[in-house]
Amino acid sequence: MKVHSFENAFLAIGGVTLVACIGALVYATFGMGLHLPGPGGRIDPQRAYQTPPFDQLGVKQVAPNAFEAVVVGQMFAFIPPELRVPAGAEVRFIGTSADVIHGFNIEGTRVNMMMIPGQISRATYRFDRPGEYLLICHEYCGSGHHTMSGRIIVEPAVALGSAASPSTDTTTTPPSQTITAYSPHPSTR
Ligand SMILES: [Cu+2]
Repeated sequence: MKVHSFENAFLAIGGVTLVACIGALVYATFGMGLHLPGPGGRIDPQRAYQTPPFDQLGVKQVAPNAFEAVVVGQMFAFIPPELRVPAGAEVRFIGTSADVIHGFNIEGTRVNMMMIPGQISRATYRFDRPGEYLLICHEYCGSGHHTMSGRIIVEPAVALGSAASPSTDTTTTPPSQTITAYSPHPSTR
């Protein structure tokens, strides 16, 4: 059978493209460690505030330059509503919902996750610039959805020095819940 040279050329281009795409997929998966988002754990939403790590909400230091920010979404607020982290540190956000599906999006960053009742979501981010970042719910969650926001306050990296011993700061309390928040200036309380 005689195959026209144009057909041969198109078959070759198709074959090379296919191999290149599969190669890119394999490299992204194993070389770069990219994966589809999946549930980072299960939780009983009725007992969210009693289940670790959500029994200790807020920011805590877990390593010399790494912090964990634990947040619960509940109609129509983020608890705690304000998180303070130092610039340049790795911050791991851990979230869940106590009622319906909420969103967790920090403006100007790639932190964008869903807070799903029954599931634990995680996202890691490093804030390079100090400042105030708006945290919004971007999943419609009810009549007060448009009011559901919080803020991330990124302190200048110099504050890290005093962060060596994370302190406990009691602020707003959800139903019988104490919030542990990272406070870089314990003496100003
Ligand atoms: Cu919402």
